[in-house]
Amino acid sequence: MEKMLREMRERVMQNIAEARATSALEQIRVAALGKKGELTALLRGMGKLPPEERPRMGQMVNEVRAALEAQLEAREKALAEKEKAARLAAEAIDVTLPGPERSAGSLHPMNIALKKMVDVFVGMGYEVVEGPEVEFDHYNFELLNIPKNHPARDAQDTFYVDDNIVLRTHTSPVQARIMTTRKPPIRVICPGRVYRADEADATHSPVFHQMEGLVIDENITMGDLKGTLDEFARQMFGEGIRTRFRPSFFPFTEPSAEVDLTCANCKGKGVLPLAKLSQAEPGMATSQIKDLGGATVGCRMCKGTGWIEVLGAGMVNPRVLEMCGIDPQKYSGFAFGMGVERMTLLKYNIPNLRYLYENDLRFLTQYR
Ligand code: 2NL
Repeated sequence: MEKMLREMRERVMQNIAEARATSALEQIRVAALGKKGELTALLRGMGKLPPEERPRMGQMVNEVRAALEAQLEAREKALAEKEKAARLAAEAIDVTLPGPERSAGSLHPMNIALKKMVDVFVGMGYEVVEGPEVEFDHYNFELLNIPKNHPARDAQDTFYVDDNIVLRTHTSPVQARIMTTRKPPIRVICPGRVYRADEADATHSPVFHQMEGLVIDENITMGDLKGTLDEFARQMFGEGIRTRFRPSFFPFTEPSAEVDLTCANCKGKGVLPLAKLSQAEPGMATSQIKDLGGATVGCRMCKGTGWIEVLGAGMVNPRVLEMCGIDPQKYSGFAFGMGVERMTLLKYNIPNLRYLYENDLRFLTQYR
């Protein structure tokens, strides 16, 4: 039996040394030291030994068990470390690899145009003010000298919430609120969303955006208005641009003007050179084509006039000043209003409002 024990010890020691995984070690442990294992079987055989030999054999069995357990533990520790190292190596992440590409997004062309519009006036010392989109009739119409029977109040054009409340049809009520709560000097711009009961088409939408401006102080004149809008046009569209003021009418300004800019498409000429295809070369400048003696066609953008209407303006009607609590004997002011959509279409030469509203990223992401 002693020989069997020694042989078993040698063999199991060898197996432990050769084990390549902790799972294999566990199998070895169960087979050698488990309840139904080899050592238990040997112990059972001790009953056949003479009684005087049993203590020595018992001690030997215990020694073998202890030795095997110690070896198993040591090998287990070594293998577990190796396995952990292998697992970590397999899971290793190269933090220097580039991450998944994420698109940064871009500003909507209307927001780019609006930012430019606002920047020009902020540069001239204007303050940006906002107000409610759901507005009292009093601010949207009454204080702006738009009386009860005026066609602009028609439910055909205005979204009514109830008898006294509307979705604002322009941003003027924001300025009316400023006039009733502040004392001159006043120098504000009011950008925002406005509503009209229009069918959507290439140039109309029931929801659109305006930016209005208001200046009130002593001795403000039409010259201040003209200089201001000239400067705005130059900063917005370039040094070469010219403005034209045409007499017009608004209930809230007197006198009133519609303001045109020289057409960017035909440079104010109203006509464009019609290439003589037989002589023109690809990439040839229009001036060179004209030098070929080509005929001209009327500009479609300005319908041949050379001018594009971009905004309305005027001197604040003294009745409006008075209703808003500002003394028209002491103060005068100018105001203007422009469409943000229209400015965007002009600045980027976009042919149709729908491009701004359809949210096709292939279109929107072109602008910076
Ligand atoms: C246009 C014309 C305009 C104003 C807006 C205004 C506001 C107050 C008093 C006087 Cl509180 N005027 N705003 C004045 C003239 C024209 O807008 O064509 N907008 C797109």
